[in-house]
Amino acid sequence: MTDKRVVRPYGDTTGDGMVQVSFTLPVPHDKKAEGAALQLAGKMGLEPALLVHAKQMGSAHTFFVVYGSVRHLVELDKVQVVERDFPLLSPKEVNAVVKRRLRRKLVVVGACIGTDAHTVGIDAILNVKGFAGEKGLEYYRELRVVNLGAQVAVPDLVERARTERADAVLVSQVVTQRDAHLHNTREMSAAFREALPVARRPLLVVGGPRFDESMAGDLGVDRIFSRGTTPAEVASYLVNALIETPRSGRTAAA
Ligand code: B12
Repeated sequence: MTDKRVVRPYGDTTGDGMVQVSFTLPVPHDKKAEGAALQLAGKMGLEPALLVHAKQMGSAHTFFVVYGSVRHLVELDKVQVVERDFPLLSPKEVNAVVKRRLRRKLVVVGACIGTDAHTVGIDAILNVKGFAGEKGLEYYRELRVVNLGAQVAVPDLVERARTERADAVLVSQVVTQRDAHLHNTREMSAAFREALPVARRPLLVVGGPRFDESMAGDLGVDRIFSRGTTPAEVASYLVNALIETPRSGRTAAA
């Protein structure tokens, strides 16, 4: 059932519209800089805006926190998100599906690509120690995990996926400066499309805290996972997409 409610931010009292934003301006900290921050806040629709915090960073930049009221309304029935459209399985259930239906181990190759060295996210999904109290994919008896680590070049990833006969390739992108995560993901998906026919192409999954999960089609990947993803969600998605409901043209048959 759709939620017809219209809500506003909550600060001191219900519906007062209060929000807090932070930003940096390329000016040293003085009275004028604080005025500049308030001018920006006003133009962003914060009215009235209060300066909560200002701190000079280096010789020519100031970091600000501004608190103020916005008039905007949130219409809950117009909110669009990517909902989980597969059942959440336990490791035991994932192993059982792979064993019964695939009758070999499901192969997962993971990496951080480009210059990105933030491996904590992909390790949270892949390493045995896992994340949020869940064990990572290495713990799953019927999965074989190859974790290539940081700063893997796209051609090396494609080659390794091919030699390992990967069913799925899991890529992490944390740095978003100059949209690096988007460029790298597009480069990666294009390289797989060029190197392998659809029937042999692994499932392409990317993850990272600043991805928009609705951009999978645009980036040429099968699925995007964002902040707070847990290993069980990923394992459940893999068996669903590769075994339970494989896309046309590709099977993960034995
Ligand atoms: C730890 C850290 C580092 C460590 C990384 C160590 C390591 N081995 O990973 C070190 C010190 C090396 C580092 C370096 C840098 N860092 Co740094 N780093 C961080 C920090 C503090 C935490 C990141 C982290 O570990 N999060 C915890 C994990 C568990 O969360 P996660 O990555 O979001 O992963 C979860 C989900 O996103 C998802 N997920 C992630 N990947 C994948 C992949 C798949 C397939 C799936 C399914 C899911 C998934 O699942 C995970 C579990 O839920 C962040 C700030 C922050 N608080 O987030 C900055 C941050 C990411 N770093 C930043 C920057 C700028 C850098 C440097 C460029 C700094 C510099 N000038 O040198 C360098 C870049 C190095 C490089 N070449 O990449 C910026 C990025 C800004 C931007 N717009 O891109 C941040 C946001 C800090 C900031 N506020 O400025 N960093």
